[in-house]
Amino acid sequence: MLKLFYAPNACSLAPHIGLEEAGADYEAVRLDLKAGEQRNPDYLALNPKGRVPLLITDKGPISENPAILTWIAQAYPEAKLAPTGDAFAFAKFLSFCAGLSSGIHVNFAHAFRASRWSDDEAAQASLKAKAPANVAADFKTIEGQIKGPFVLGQDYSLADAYLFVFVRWGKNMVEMSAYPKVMAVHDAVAVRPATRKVLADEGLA
Ligand SMILES: N[C@@H](CCC(=O)N[C@@H](CS)C(=O)NCC(=O)O)C(=O)O
Repeated sequence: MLKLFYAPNACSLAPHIGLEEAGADYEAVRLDLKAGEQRNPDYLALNPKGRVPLLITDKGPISENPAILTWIAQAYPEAKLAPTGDAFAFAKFLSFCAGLSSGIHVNFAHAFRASRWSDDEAAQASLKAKAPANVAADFKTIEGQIKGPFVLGQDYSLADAYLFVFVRWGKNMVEMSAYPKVMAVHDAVAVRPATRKVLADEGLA
């Protein structure tokens, strides 16, 4: 059976929603990041990066959100979770997900985990102080990328579920009403049965 290692309200929320949308048979394994469970030797043996999410498949583990979301979409084509049959549309899906992973996620991490980049307290404070402006700039770019009503246009995809995570984080950092298309995606994802189930399962409902 598939096994997803996750932490509540972490970026692993996206593949968690993805597995539920796919109707997959999976076990969700919770890690307590504050307690450092991601650095337990047993977990590091599976994912030497010491991060969530990690999806264990019958062929082995997959890390990195864009790769996991792609795998879910391709493994469950009947769920139509990404435009896998159209090379251009699929590249746009990947481009959007990779942009979230390497862009806005990293800018949030400057606020949440500045100690990754510096041991110096003043430097950490400086990284944290700059994060909201960078996150706001990222949401502005994302707002321009959304075709509407969903990220890729008429059809829901796991790019929407992935964006949903960063909107949840962004609400506590920037004024989200400045990004109506982003918020429309968030609101549409929030009411989907798969999302509601996963939020409840992660204790976030
Ligand atoms: N590029 C990775 C980033 C994963 C990541 O940074 N996960 C965070 C949670 S959102 C984590 O596990 N942090 C634990 C830590 O830094 O110790 C991905 O997109 O999957």
